[in-house]
Amino acid sequence: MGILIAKLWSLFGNEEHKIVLVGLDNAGKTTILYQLLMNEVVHTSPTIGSNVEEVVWKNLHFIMWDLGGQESLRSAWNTYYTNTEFVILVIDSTDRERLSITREELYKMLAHEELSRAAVLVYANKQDVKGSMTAAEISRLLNLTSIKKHRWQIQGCCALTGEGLYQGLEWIGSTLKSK
Ligand SMILES: Nc1nc2c(ncn2[C@@H]2O[C@H](COP(=O)(O)OP(=O)(O)OP(=O)(O)O)[C@@H](O)[C@H]2O)c(=O)[nH]1
Ligand SMILES: [Mg+2]
Repeated sequence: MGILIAKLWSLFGNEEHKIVLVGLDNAGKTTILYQLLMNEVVHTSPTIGSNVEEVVWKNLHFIMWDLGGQESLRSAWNTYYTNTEFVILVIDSTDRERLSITREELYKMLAHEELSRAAVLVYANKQDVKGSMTAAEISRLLNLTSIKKHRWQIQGCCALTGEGLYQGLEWIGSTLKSK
């Protein structure tokens, strides 16, 4: 009975799904959040702390927490993990030098108890910039195929045009359905 009610509840789109947006500073997290919310590019400055918005898409309600990515702020990411269903890891695909730092942060997150049931969507952002790493290249450098305990997906995107962002949400939607 409880399951039936939960199913009906989610059919009516009343269920909220918590998402955290993480990634190094300058990756484009805040730009992505507001592109999803308003279909606009907003002027951003580095996030200190977090932004939170409710994004409604195809009858799904997402509570999206956009966390500041500067080094001194990363140790606070774990204070946002409780009840998180999806982690969206945003990568600046032009930033080859710091990809190994992102990789360390990713595996640290995946090992966190409170994220043991979370799925991971990687946005390979800034695909509009010539010479940026492709999603396939980033996937290989992050060794994503080694991830067995979490569902994951990588999606190339451009937060300025919105290209690719909704394919990522499609994956989240299909992951929710298959739960
Ligand atoms: N060319 C290009 N620039 C982008 C894209 N997405 C974001 N940017 C730019 O990247 C810069 C950083 O974007 P933010 O969204 O503020 O980055 P952030 O990840 O929120 O950074 P922190 O809040 O410091 O963690 C801004 O100048 C954005 O306009 C993109 O897809 N392409
Ligand atoms: Mg930000």
